[in-house]
Amino acid sequence: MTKKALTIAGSDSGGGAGIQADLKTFQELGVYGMSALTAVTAQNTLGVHGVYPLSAEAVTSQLEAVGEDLSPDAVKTGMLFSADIIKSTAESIRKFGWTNVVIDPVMIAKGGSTLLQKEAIKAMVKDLLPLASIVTPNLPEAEALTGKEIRSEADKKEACFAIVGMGAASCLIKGGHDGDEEQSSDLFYDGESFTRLTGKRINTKHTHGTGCTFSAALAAELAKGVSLQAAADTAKQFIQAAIEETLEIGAGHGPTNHWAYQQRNRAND
Ligand code: PXL
Repeated sequence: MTKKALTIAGSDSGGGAGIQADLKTFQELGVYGMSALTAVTAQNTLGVHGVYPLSAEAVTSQLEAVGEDLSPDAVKTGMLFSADIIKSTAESIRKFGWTNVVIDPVMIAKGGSTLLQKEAIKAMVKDLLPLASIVTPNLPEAEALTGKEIRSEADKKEACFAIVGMGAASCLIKGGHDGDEEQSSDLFYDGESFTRLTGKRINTKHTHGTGCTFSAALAAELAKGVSLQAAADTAKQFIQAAIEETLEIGAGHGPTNHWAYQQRNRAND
């Protein structure tokens, strides 16, 4: 049976992040991709030119259309922009009983554009995190969700405890922003124990959409019915390949390479 994944996220006209990254990733991992748009961003690799959110009603209407016919095997959320869109999203997830829910708590684009209004963080914690199978913050997002600075390994673990304490089933704090020059190491807490996902750090400016791509890969794997740990391991390999096999597209922060993981797999066959 064909597995289906739904992304609830914003559009990146440049094609490297947002629903474009999600759908490319779903496709590469053999999962049928569906999308509910939350906002349109006008952007390229040099930056965000504009952000045009949709109404919560428009988001609900898309989710109803998908839910009434297509029952996703996994759902991921990316840019949600407002408290109203978060509430609509949470309501639909509950109404349709969707499982394998990956919450990527997207907040700010690289250049500083707001992808989630500050006052919407509360709604994310209250309405959405309790529905999450896994939450995938980077360091600044983990700090914003918990309201605490993260400086040490112990702080990271505390943040995982806090996020699971908010009702999420598990938490994975990504290492991309942690200042380690040798490796990028993610911390995964499944509610009982911690594991690390470690990859070599690649010195590149072409990292636009890494978070979206990673969480989309996680959702695609969960849609296939594998464990959270196995899904996280595959997602790590997917993003590692996508960063290493750079495409050099655009004059600024270019996209990752969504083909790279499968190209490597084929080469190794
Ligand atoms: O990477 C976060 C992100 C998510 N969604 C959209 C984006 C970005 C970053 O620019 O544009 C639509």
